[in-house]
Amino acid sequence: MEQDLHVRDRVGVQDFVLLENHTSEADFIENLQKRSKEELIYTYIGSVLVSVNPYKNLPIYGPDYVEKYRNVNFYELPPHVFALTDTALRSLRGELINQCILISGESGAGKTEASKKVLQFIAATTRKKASLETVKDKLLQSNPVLEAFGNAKTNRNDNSSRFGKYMDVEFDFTGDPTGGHIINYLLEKSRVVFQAKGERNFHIFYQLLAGADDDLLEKLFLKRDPDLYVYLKQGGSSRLSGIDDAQSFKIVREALYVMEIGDEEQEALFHLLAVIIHLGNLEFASGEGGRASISNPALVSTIAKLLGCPEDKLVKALLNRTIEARDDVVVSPMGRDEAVKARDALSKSVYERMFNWLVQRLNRSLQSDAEVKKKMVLGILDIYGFEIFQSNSFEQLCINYCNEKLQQLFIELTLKSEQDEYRREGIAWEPVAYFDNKIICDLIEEKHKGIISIMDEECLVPGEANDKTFLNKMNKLLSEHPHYVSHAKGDTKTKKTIEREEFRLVHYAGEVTYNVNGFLEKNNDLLYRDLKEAMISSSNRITKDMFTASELSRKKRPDTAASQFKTSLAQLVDILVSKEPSYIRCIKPNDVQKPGLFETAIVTHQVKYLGLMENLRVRRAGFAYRRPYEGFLNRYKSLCPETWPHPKGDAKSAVQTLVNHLKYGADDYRMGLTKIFIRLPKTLFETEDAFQKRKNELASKIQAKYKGI
Ligand code: AD9
Ligand code: MG
Repeated sequence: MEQDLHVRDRVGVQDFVLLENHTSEADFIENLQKRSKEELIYTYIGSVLVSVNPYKNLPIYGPDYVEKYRNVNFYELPPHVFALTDTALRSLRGELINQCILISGESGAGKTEASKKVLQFIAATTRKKASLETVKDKLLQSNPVLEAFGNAKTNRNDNSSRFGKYMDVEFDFTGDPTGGHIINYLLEKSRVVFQAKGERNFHIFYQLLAGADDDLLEKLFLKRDPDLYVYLKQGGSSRLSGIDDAQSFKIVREALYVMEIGDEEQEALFHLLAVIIHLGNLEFASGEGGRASISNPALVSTIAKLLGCPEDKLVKALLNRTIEARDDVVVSPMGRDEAVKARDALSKSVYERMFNWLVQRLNRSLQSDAEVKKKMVLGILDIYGFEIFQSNSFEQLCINYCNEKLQQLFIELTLKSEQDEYRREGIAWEPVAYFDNKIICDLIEEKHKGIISIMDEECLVPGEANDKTFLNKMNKLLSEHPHYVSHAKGDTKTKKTIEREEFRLVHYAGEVTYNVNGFLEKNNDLLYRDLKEAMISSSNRITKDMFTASELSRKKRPDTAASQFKTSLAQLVDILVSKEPSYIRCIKPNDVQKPGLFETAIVTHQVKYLGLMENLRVRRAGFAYRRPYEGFLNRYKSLCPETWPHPKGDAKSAVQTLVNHLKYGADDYRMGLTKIFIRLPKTLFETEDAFQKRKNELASKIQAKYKGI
């Protein structure tokens, strides 16, 4: 098989750095295309792994491949996510350096699948010991739980993660996995109450309806058909081909047990899901004096039952809003639209808190034993990619802001690590110019001046402020900024301003027009006090953890959604910079989730904004290749009579002998402290070719010898 792989993998080049004399984007894409046609989905840029989604299962992740890639040097086998993971693991164990694997790419590019392969490899290559199997099982089983509650069918991906995830796998100093920890980012909770055409709500709702037995459904006052429920049917695609919701429900329940969430808590979870489903069917009419009234009161009674809270309290909370001003308490009835919004806010809030509760419970179950003192960690980041939709809102701004931050980190770390390595090894090099997207990060996050600050300020102005005043303020304050484009156009005839409720940002990855409608509300993220009180009175055991009375007495206003996100991103960056990073850059070859279709325009766009060309330039500007002396010698020693079969002296001097023999030019390479640095890919390419030839010669010699016997 090895022979076969090597032959097949000589399609194009397996490392872009080896693209001889071709450095254009077109050459880059051509190489990707050639390789994906042969189902060679992985290619390196130095140590960065580029992965093209094959949209079909390939036989390259089985135990045979795990064995093949474990403990083998990175460059000696065709590129693979296992090779990258193995390298990270060896650095973690051998050099005790904490690792992180950063996976990026747009929706449907294969990030989550890649992260699962990383975990699979870790589980398969660590010691097989009974006590470890539980830990590994939990690490693996956290996935189906999170995917059920956090993933949904979108128009881009049937299993799209609608939250960001960072997971630390913890190891003791012997290299055994001992536990883990998950941090979740910004769940797209608006999906709970609304889905675009062709999309679905989170998987778990459909799984519950399809998979629960009749008794459970009855207990939850639910029917099996999802199309009976407003929250589940808006996308018009509640049933999915190729997805068995009932079967998935079984898998999720099993996984919940593994994560130590037993029957009682599972039932509490299902009750909350049912509460949300029923809330969606609650209808309001506009009654006397514009006051909202509930059109289907029997349903409130069902919801109150499921929640275990007094019905009158719930009804009151759904229809009224209590405002506390200084010592005064004013109860004001809501209008129909306001009541609908409050209901949706409740559903979103319950779902989001339930998701956070779940993550907390998974973390409790994944916690390493207290005895494990010195912990090493390998982090895996699977977070939403850059999004440009037809219509872009608050969520897209947050997601794209996150991508700006990660791109900044990528630039900093790749350049920095490159520079560090040259310095460490005593090699001179010239830095490469690159676009520093800090200016865009600042535009969004800078204190007092940035978009988030302006938005937060508007959220604080009582009564007066709305999405339009926010937009006007930005147009006034930011119009000079090179990455902000105001859409307020003056009409020269009437001298009136034509208001377009949009602004545009020039992101590093492209221009995105944001529609400002709903920004303030989403940023404020308020749940009225009355509804919180109703939830606090609930006897559901999970609700008790989710809504606490202390929330009500808190004087300080909670941070806005954008500010919270900003803080959590800053923390994420801190977590990542302290680790040695590896990168997986995922690309999707088409927008229709189809195998064998490579659309150049779509790929080109991703190559651009993933910064892959810049990455390649940086890599080529210095020394394209570097290898520890031992590795280089072991691979190529057969090419020189003085080093074959037994090199003399230390590895460095033997490598010197070897490259003299190979007639490397003086400027083609540098001898560092522990590694040889090779400037042009061509040089290594030739050496590698010579090696393959020599290997075949040696092989046929051996064969001939055996035949001769
Ligand atoms: V999103 O941002 O969560 O919407 P991801 O995570 O980037 O997105 P995902 O990993 O879910 O994409 O991949 C999408 C689909 O592509 C999967 O459901 C698989 O059907 C398919 N896929 C992705 N990677 C592979 C792979 N290595 N082998 C086979 C794959 N199929
Ligand atoms: Mg995903």
